Amino acid sequence: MNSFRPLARFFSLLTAGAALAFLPLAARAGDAPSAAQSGSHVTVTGEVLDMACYLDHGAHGAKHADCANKCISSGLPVGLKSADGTVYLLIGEHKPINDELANSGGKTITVEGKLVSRDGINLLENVEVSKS
Ligand SMILES: [Cu+2]
Repeated sequence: MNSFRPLARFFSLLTAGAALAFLPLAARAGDAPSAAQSGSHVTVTGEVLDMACYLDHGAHGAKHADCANKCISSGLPVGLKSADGTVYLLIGEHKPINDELANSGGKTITVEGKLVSRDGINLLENVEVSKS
């Protein structure tokens, strides 16, 4: 029986190592909105994104503002990237909010709205711009 102990210790170390390896992943997941937060009223400050160009080639910021405003005006999805890196899609109350944000591409604004998250996608709905 004693001869199995080192093997058992090896496996318990392996298990502990595996658990530690997943810790950073768990910590990163904690930065994104949690399921518990889904449905809550939140205030988020961040950069207005034209989601088409941002997802396609990471375009954002002042350099991309003209294109972002064109894309947002044309009805392409508009988003917000908060300081912690979380990206949210933005809509009004069952309607687009693009017209209101048509000149805000690349700018930092503060919005309030209802946060919902599903399948890894974050949406702020019933959005009201509180500071632009
Ligand atoms: Cu664009």
